[in-house]
Amino acid sequence: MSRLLVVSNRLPVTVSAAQGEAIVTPSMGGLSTGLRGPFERSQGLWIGWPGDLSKLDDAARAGAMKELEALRTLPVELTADELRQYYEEFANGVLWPVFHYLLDRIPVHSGGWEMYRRVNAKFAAAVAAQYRPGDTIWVHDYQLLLLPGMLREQLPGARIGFFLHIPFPASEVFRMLPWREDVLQGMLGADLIGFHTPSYARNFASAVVRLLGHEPIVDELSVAGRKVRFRAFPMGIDTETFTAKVPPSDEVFRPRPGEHLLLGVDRLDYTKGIRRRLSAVERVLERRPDLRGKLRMLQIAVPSREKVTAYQDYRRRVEEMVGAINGRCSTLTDAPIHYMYRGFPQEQLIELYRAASVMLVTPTRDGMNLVAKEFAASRTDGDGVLVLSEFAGAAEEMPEALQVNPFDVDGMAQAIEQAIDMSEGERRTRMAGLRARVLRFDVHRWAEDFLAALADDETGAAVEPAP
Ligand code: GDG
Repeated sequence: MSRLLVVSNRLPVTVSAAQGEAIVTPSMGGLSTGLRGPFERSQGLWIGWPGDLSKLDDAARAGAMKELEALRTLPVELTADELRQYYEEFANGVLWPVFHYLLDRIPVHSGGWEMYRRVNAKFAAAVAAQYRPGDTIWVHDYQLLLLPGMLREQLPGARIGFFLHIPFPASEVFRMLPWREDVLQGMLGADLIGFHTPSYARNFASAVVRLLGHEPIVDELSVAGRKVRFRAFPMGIDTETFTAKVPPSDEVFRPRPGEHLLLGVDRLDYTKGIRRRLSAVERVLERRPDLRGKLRMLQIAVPSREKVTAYQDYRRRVEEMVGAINGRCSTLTDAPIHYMYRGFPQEQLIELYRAASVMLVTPTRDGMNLVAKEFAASRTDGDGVLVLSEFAGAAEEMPEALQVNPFDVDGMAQAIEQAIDMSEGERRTRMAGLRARVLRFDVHRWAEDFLAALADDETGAAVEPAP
């Protein structure tokens, strides 16, 4: 079996320091879970940024390096300046809003491109130094769009896959990016390019036609005599985790009899549509006085990208809105919006998914949105209603959800009412449909499908040249 080299901005581990010693903890993200099988079987290597190691003293640092090595991870260390320009300014400040159609969020002076290129080159050097003929390289996400192209130059015979975890926008939007050709050329260094949905793959094809003049045939292109395939591989979740029994925690929300719990779980990100969602909940409370005191919205907002100004502003605006709605709609004993700015242990999250009457997943754009799938998988009781934005990639696979346009706040309010009033029979029928698909197409299947397509010689790289 070909050795798998996974490359992502962050390593799937967190390095922390305690009493002068470094502690390296594997993180339980969906990606690392999905890749665990092929990674272990192939004795793979994961290459990425380990987090800030600058506060570790020499001994702790040496300890951290040893542990990282034992976990078969290779750190690409980044200076504070590299991180600020490549990650915060360019990847999160420019690429993230453009790819999520939020054009007014693009800064007037968008710096960071040069550094983005340099850091991608730094990753390329780290990968090339580890590469052995026969290895399979799988690069992830929008922080590393140039990496496949750089690797192709250095390793012409390598088998390279790339997966984009965020939307690929319509070509009309994509072409606003000043560095659009470089980005496409970077992606085209891969043999196989994966997206969450067929629409993203179509958008990509149309950008390639319009900006580079390549003519794809179905899902395949020829780039300098090399075959490049692109198609949808919708990512799933680790269903085992979300269907498992969890021990009851001390701190969990238990709805009072007759109370409806509306739940939102998001990174605090302006693409997640949290303000419009809150506004829709307020509309429900205005239109349905009978629900006052019986409706509670629990919003978990996980801190994210706190150094980026746009995220600081968005947080302030969300929190102002929570205060304003509670100010208007609370009684002496109840406040309708229960807002928490922190993360929770996964088991507690599962308990909350199970306690909710209605799950609100209403991003204005989202590559996939795994929360929607986790909610369905967690509902081993077969109950619960999912209200889902039609602009989340997950919507293409979840037709049984109540699909909403997050820009239509009234429409969202109506959908929330419909969810609350829905008969048990209808809730169960819809949930059964959702669960069947989520359980079948899990994250292991996603990783296997991508790697199988990449390994397929018809689609993969040219045969390794003889040494
Ligand atoms: C990007 C794309 C795409 C959330 N709160 C807590 C917590 N979470 C976990 C969820 C879920 C994950 O975080 C969030 O994943 P999403 O898919 O919803 O969103 P992004 O973070 O924006 O991810 C997205 C994804 O990549 C994969 O390709 O679907 O479109 O934007 O797994 O469970 N986990 C814990 N505590 C929390 O409080 N433990």
